[in-house]
Amino acid sequence: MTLLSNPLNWWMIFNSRMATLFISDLHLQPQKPAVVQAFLQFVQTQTQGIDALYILGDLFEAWIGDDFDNDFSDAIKTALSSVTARDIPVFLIHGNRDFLIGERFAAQTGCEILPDPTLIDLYGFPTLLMHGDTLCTDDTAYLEFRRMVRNPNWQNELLGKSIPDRLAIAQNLRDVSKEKTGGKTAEIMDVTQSEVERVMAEHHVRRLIHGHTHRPQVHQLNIAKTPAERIVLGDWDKYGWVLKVDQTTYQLEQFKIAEG
Ligand code: LP5
Ligand code: MN
Repeated sequence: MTLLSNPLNWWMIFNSRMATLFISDLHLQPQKPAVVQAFLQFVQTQTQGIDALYILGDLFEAWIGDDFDNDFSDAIKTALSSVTARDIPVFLIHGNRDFLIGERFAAQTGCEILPDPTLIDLYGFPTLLMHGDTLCTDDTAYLEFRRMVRNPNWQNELLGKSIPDRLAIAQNLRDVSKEKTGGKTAEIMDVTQSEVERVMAEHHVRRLIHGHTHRPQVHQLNIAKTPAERIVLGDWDKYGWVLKVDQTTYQLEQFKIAEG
C-alpha cells in the first residue's frame, strides 16, 4: 500500500496542515490571573507546529518600559521565548497600551516588532495587519493623544523617569482615558468605514485583520467593486479569541477562559 492510498495517511496530512495564528487585546495584567493562565496555556497547547504567531497589539494592559521587570512580565517573556526557541516566528504590533515595548523586549523574547500597518503574504493572499486604533478617525481627541505618545522625544523623556513616576503617569492616563471614553459614543470609538476602505485600497488588499475595538467579527465589504473582508479579533476576558488561517480557510474561534 502506498502512502497516499491509505485513508489514515490522508487524514493525518489533512490534520497536520500548517496554520498561522492571530491574537490581540489580551490586556495581560497580574490582576487578571485567569487571562494570564489562559495565555500561558494557549502558548503551550496551540502553538505546536504552527507557521507563525501574530500579536496585533495590547498584549499588555499597560507597558511602561522594557526595564520594568517583575515575575509577571518574566512569565510572559518566558512563554514567548518558548515559542521562538522552536523556530516559530512571533510578530508583534504595538497597541495603544503597550506602544513602549521596545528592542530589549524583542531581544529577550525573540519576537519581531512590526510597523502598523504591515502587509504580509498569507499563503498567497495579501493581508494587511493593524492594531486598529488608527482606523478610528472620528476619535480626533484620541488621535491627537496618539500623536503625542508616539513621538520618540516624548517617549525618551518618559522613559527617563523613575519607575514609580512612570507607574503614576500610566495610572493617570488610564483614569483620564476612562473618563473620556465614558463620554464618547460607540460609533466614535469604532472604525470609520471610509478610513478602512481608504487604507485597504492604498495597500491593494482584500483582507484586513485588526483588533482594538473589542468587537470580534468578520465584515464583508467592497474595495473598488471587489469583495473584501475585515476580520476583527476580540479581546481576552471571560473568553479568548484566536484567528487561525491556513492555505485554504480561516476560522475566528472563541474559547472560554476559566475563572481564576
Ligand atoms: O485604552 P482605552 O480602551 O481606555 O481607550 C483607548 C484610548 N485611550 C488610550 C489611553 C490609554 O488607555 C492610556 C493607558 C496607557 C498605558 C501605558 C502608557 C505608558 C506610558 C506612560 C508611562 C511611561 O489609548 C481612548 C480611545 C479608546 O481607546 C477607543 O478607541 O477613545 O482615547 C482616549 O481616551 C484619549 C482621550 O480622548 C484624550 C486623552 C488626553 C490625555 C492627555 C493627558 C496628558 C497627560 C500627560 C502625562 C504625561
Ligand atoms: Mn487598543
